[in-house]
Amino acid sequence: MSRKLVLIALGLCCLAILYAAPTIANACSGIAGDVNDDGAVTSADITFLYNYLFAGGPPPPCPGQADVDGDCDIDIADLVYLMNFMRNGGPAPRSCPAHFP
Ligand SMILES: [Ca+2]
Ligand SMILES: [Ca+2]
Repeated sequence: MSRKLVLIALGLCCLAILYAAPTIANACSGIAGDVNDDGAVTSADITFLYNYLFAGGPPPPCPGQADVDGDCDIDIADLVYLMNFMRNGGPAPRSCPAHFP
């Protein structure tokens, strides 16, 4: 009987791994401008991008979401673009298609 329980537990572990893998692979929110990938575009994204570009902060977890001007590069223009959107009602963030296969 204990052997059956071990086999069942092993099977459940295998299923958990199989179902968890796609979740990890699709972790990005997919929201253009969500630089820190927390599911919303807020001033925290401006801070995150500033820290990455100028203060040695970690790179954006999902580069496509940080490329807010959609030119396929992450630089100061993205920071200005995001600040203009957040503070002045500028155009909404967009993304480089190459970042989102
Ligand atoms: Ca965010
Ligand atoms: Ca860009």
